[in-house]
Amino acid sequence: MKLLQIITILAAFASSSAEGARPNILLILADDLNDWVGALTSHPNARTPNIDRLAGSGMLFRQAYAASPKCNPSRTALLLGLAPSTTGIYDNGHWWRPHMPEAVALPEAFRQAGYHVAGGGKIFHHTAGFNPPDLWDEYFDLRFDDPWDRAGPAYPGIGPARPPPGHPLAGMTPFRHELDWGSLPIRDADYGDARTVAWASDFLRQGRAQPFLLAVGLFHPHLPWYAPQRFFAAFEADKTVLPDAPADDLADVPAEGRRLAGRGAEVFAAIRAAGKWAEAVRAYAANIAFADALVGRLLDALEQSPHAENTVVVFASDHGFHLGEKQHWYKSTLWERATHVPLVIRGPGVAPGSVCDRPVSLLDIYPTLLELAGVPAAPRLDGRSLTGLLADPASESNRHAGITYLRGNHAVRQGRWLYIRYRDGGEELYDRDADPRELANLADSEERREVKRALAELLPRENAAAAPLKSAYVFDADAYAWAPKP
Ligand SMILES: [Ca+2]
Repeated sequence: MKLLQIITILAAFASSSAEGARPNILLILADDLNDWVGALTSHPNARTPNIDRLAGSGMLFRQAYAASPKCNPSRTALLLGLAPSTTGIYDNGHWWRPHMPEAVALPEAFRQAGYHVAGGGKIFHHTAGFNPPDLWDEYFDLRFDDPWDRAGPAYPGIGPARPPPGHPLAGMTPFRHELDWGSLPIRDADYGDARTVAWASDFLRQGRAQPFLLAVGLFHPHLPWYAPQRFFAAFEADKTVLPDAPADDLADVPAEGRRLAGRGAEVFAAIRAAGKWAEAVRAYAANIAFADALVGRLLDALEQSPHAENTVVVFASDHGFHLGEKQHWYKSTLWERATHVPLVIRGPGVAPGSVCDRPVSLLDIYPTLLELAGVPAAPRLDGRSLTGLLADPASESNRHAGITYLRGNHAVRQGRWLYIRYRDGGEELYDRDADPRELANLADSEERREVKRALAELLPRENAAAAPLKSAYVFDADAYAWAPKP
């Protein structure tokens, strides 16, 4: 690590505005956005001019990974700076706050340091009980475009009470209510995420004495894929490029891997049987384009605000998404499709248009932001600050990224390799340079024994017991408090 360069970059942040004021932070999170981003050139239907513009003005991390391939474990890891194997928050069914009342979440760390801390939309997981209001100075609750999974007293008067008229718009007999796509009969500005962005843009226009942390969470492109018609119109069905989905792809995958993938296999089969695979892929791409347009609005608002010069911008998604790869639909696997995410960091001292190809984790965001803002770190953080890479993206060749889904199932990305070890001992090893579709599992290869052994050394040594499930508590939404179920 080149200390002088790091000192230079920290000095650039500190001196980027008058009197060494601490930088503002704008954290933008998309939901279920895989790497179909133009700047990552990973899919021909990716149309993300605004995310690409942001990448062109900062550093694009081309090998960034979620800590876990699902909303709650990924977001909790990012926002607490602690891996699932440390916290026991392995899936969507665990509330983090009653399990870890002492944990200092990212917004809280900035508040304690004198920042004005604001959030809007989906930052923590979006169902009731995941986003304690005491973390924030102000919060603009997510406005849902649909009513599913959101019911409960935590969301009084927010979102429609019933599915949209004509549901299912896509004509699928839904396996899940969320498996739907189309355009709602509402104005563009009335989509929930558009309202979040309007609120955040207003926030950015205001001058303020304190530095701020503003976290903006877009629900798109999470299912259901509802977006204004013009975003669908931009994609012709006959130009849709379908992912590779060889029928025998799971033949060399161990049992636990097949089990994780199997959860989405039935849905994928139904979509294909209905002749709607291309339409669904197009709907996902259209919803990415909608999310991208909203990111653009936010960047424009920042550009025109008093804070344009002294704001660090971080853009990321919580994890990826399968659209048929490995015969799977949704997320919750340890393959690249569910774990690889876009990550861009822009700020004073970061070379515009720079790229970094070291494997990094969304866990690294927390310590990075603390360091850039000069905020003291919590006693334990599992991530590793990215300031060294922001100064020199070719440094730190020893980096790796770890991913965990459910207790004891881990993946490691380092160099060309993806190594997976499941809780039952099942293994996968892929050479992603030679085999980017992860078709040939090399875990049994004698020739690769040493590679596998070295990667296995990087797996977490701790596998915390799973946190209690939500069913272990009674949640009082008015008091935002949890009590053990008697
Ligand atoms: Ca998600």
